[in-house]
Amino acid sequence: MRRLIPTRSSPQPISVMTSNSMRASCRFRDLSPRFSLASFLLVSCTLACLSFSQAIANDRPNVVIVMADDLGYGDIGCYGAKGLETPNIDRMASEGCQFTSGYCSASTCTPTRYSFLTGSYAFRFPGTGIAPPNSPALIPAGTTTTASVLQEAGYKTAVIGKWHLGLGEKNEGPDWNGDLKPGPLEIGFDHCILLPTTNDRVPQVYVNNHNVENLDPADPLWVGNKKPSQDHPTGITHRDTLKMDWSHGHNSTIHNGISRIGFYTGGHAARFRDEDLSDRWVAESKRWISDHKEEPFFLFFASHDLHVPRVVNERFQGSTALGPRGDAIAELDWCVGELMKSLEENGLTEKTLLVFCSDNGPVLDDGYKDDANEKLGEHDPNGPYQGGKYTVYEGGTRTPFITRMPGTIPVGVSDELVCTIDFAASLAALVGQELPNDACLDSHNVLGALMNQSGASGREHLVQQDNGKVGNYGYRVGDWKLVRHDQKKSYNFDLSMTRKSVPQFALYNLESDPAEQNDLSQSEPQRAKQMQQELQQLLDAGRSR
Ligand code: NG6
Ligand code: CA
Repeated sequence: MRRLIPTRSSPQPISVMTSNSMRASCRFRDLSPRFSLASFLLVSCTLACLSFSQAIANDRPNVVIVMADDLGYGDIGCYGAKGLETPNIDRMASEGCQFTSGYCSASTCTPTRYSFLTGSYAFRFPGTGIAPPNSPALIPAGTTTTASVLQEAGYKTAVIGKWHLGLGEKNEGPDWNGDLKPGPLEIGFDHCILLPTTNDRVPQVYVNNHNVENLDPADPLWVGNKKPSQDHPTGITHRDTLKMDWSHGHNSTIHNGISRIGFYTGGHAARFRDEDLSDRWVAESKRWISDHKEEPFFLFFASHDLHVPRVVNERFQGSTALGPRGDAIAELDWCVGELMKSLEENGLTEKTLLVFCSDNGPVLDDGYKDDANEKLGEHDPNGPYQGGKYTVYEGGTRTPFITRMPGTIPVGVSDELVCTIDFAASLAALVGQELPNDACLDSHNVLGALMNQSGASGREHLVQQDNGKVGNYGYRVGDWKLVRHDQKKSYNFDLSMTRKSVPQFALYNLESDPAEQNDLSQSEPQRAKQMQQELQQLLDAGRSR
């Protein structure tokens, strides 16, 4: 399937797609002259005194990946948002490539982030569903990751923002008052400033490399699953004091007038205000980009927007007609604008591959009464698709996905199938690193497609998962989509947490039926059977690379 979809922010979509199903491969001649084989050899010879990887790295683009949280396909202006504006992300798209089949691999946060970094489907690794507050590090120290591949190629690497992949040793979990490791620094990042879990999970503190920032040893931080004392205030006992009421869950320890998932005490000097998170991510990123402007770098900008509780900075409160959910999209858009400004100010715009994506599809009421439903108006968070966060329908994993690198990535719209799980193999190809055979088991090199190169193809197939409970999958091949629900139930058809019974298998044609309404498994029994078998083989094989 190859289509050109003109959008209002992509004034000149160009004909970069072909029907050639050739696998995308990284060859220097596919890229601009700046990254040609000749320039690579020239640079390598001239810099003979430097190590091989250093020489390559010196001629390599920076990579900045912005991952939004709970952002749906229809939530951005150039993807059809209504009642809110995203001028910065729209500009990024109009200067780069806007994907119509850009995916994350799972419809919840932790498994998508796990797959994004490890390049392996999270469902192969039990225990990689939504991580609780005291989760140990889910990615073992020393694992080959998107970050470690770039680090080995001579890149400086950082993650700034939401982590939600656990910290600390297996069976122990985070030592909140001591060294928080292993964590990002043990899997390829040189630097991290983190929201350790999610903003709705305790504790509300920043992690700066290996430590909780501003922690006063006289006021140690305790985090647990049980109420620490009878008189500990919670969202149940002190509900009338809350500045944002909860609707389900989220009724344990109160911080900043908002009750959360889990309990904690202490660490008062270290606690942040939700309103300041985005400003912090942006300030840290600007500083880090400027500090590393002379060397190749990889920044994973992991925004917490628009995860609940949606409490944006005061200057964005009420900035859209959609209530806090819309305001959080406006704040996210501002972040992208500031990052682009920072690249510009440092003269790095043309030298930086900037990516925008999401960790899972949309949800409206995800536990707080913030008018997400009531103020939705005409806006359609999952665009033309069905379902959202927690589902294996398209709305769960097909999201806004944009790449930009002026002068290298032709401006346009691409229908190629690309996924956040592919960054490991694609960026390894970009910097000339070999992936070990036993790593990044499902990451495919789709660099050509990410760079919108003429004739380059994306993935041939993709397995979509929900939160990792055995047996719910989407399997897309071309225009066809098999949906498998071993649980025979699905959440969130209407972007809420209602559940509905579904058949174990259903088959859809995404070209004629993007909303997955017409199950064709009876009229296409052969195809349905074949796709069921292929999916099972992909699950059983343990790898797809
Ligand atoms: C769920 C939470 C939801 C959100 C989600 C994780 C309840 C009732 N629901 O368990 O609010 O935190 O976990 O979201 O507690 S994610 O985007 O990080 O995967
Ligand atoms: Ca999420």
